[in-house]
Amino acid sequence: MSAISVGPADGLIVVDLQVDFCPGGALGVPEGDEIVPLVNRLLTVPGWFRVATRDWHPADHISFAAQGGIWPPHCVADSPGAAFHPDMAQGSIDLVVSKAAQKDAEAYSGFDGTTLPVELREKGVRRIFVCGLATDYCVRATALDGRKEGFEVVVLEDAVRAVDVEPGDGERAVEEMREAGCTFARSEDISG
Ligand code: VGL
Ligand code: ZN
Repeated sequence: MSAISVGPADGLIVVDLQVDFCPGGALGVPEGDEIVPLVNRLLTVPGWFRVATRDWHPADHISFAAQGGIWPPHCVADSPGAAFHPDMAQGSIDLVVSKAAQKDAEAYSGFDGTTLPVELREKGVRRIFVCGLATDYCVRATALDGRKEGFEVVVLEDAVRAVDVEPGDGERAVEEMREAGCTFARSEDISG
């Protein structure tokens, strides 16, 4: 796909671009911070609806090792690690969606247990562009749920990064998203 012009029926979803998911953070995604300039450029594109999701856990969340989960503690609500990356252009965000905020439930998808689907429909959004962290977890789940919710889903392939707990997880996630009907584009192809 090449040049894509976006407008009011489009939404940008920036997934979990948070301190704890960037290098040096509690659950740092390799090169996670490298997408910040790309995301900031996307946030300057006029005309579309700009959403940022954030992982927003209680201190005793079920996904943390102390509770038997697979992750170190990360993105504890209101902690410094849960903040958006300090260089992210937060002023341009129209809606912040907090997820996995209940102790007993994991929610990798920005659609899971949030107002996101309703808000997107209320705004008349039919196509979403997904970028952020991490390709193999929350980006994947958000993109797949976007399809299930009936949205056209475009994944911005240069503006995502994978955790790769197992080598190849990121590539497998890309394949799954493709099989579910997501398409892929590069962030520089997007304009207003
Ligand atoms: C995520 C692992 C644990 C993500 C969230 O945002 O991709 N990954 N919690
Ligand atoms: Zn989490």
